[in-house]
Amino acid sequence: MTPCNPIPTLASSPCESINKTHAHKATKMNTQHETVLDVTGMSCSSCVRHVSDALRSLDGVTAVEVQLRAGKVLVRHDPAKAAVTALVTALDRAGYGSRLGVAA
Ligand SMILES: [Cu+2]
Repeated sequence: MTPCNPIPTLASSPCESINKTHAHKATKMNTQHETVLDVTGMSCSSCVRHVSDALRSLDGVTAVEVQLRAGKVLVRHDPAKAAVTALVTALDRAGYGSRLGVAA
């Protein structure tokens, strides 16, 4: 029926870049939170990969979307497993400063 992938894989959904408020972003698992981080020091696609890998390696992180130009990173995670402080710590270890931000 729908041309959209019903599985909420942030990176590969064709809806993602078209409509930010797309219903596919909603999750049925209410333990999942979406946190926006303002990340400093990202300058190229390689940084995007580093940031993305650092966050994805954490237990409890289910999705990461890096917005290079905006300097923002959207993280879907279970705060009970991966708290915001753990996200910030992981980025710090990877060499990037970060703080809690608001969606662009
Ligand atoms: Cu870079």
